[in-house]
Amino acid sequence: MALIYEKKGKIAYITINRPQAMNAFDPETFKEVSDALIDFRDDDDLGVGIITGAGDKAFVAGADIKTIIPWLAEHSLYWEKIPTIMRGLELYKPLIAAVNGVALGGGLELALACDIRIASENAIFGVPEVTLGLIPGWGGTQRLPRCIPHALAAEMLFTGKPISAQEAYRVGLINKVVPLAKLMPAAEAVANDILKVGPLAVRAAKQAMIRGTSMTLEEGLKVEVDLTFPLFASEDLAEGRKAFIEKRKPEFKGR
Ligand code: CO8
Repeated sequence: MALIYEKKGKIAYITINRPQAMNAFDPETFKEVSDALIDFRDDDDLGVGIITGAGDKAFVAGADIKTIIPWLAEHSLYWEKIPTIMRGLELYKPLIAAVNGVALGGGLELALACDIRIASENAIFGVPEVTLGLIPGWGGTQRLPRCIPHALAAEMLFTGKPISAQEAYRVGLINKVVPLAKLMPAAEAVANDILKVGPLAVRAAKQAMIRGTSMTLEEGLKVEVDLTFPLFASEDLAEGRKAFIEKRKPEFKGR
């Protein structure tokens, strides 16, 4: 199987599983990732997703140069039928990228479309598309300069040269660098912290962040208001207030 999709408690684990090809996305894997993301979005029992790669070398080495690049060339509106978080899919549950090795091209673009990125020390990050005569077409030209300084994004996008995990941490591309053996526990620790708080509030916060990125401050503040007021009517906020007053931990239900 090119993808392993597992559910443990409220966490969904999406593992790209083509280690023989550095977990590069061929057309089948791409479709399976899309299906898993849609299931994650629609399953009310799931709160946080963790995306990683199989093995200890690669997160995802990008689009499969041998198979998916010719396929993409023939499917110009592919994201309408096969939407992913890179393009086409609105998904407001938090996603954590557990970057366990090379994150190149579409692999970095996948990580950039996640909310939180934790990497192992052996990870590298790059957008080598220009070395093939292509540009990052899964959001890299847009999300990378929104995430790190323009000059560094430009250097990465124009030369295709990767940066190390330490450098990625230094420039704010990732949240944390840990030894490989501690990568999944570190990702799960963040997931569990998110699962302790109000799930409707977390999704509203993500939606406000994501939509606000492409808006003026004024427009973004309007979106924030629109997403805040429904929370006043939620059982979760009533429970959160009650728990605060009663000096106990809240039990959120996502309602
Ligand atoms: N596609 C296909 N096969 C790959 C890929 C890839 N992206 N990356 C690695 N492989 C395969 C290799 O061909 C090799 O297979 P084989 O054993 O059959 O020869 C196997 O994986 C192992 O790879 P290496 O022997 O090269 O392993 P190394 O440890 O020496 O190097 C690297 C690992 C650094 C990852 C190296 O393989 C590499 O540079 N790979 C290419 C990375 C790359 O250029 N990625 C960008 C691809 S383009 C892209 O992602 C575009 C996305 C947006 C498209 C949207 C358009 C609309």
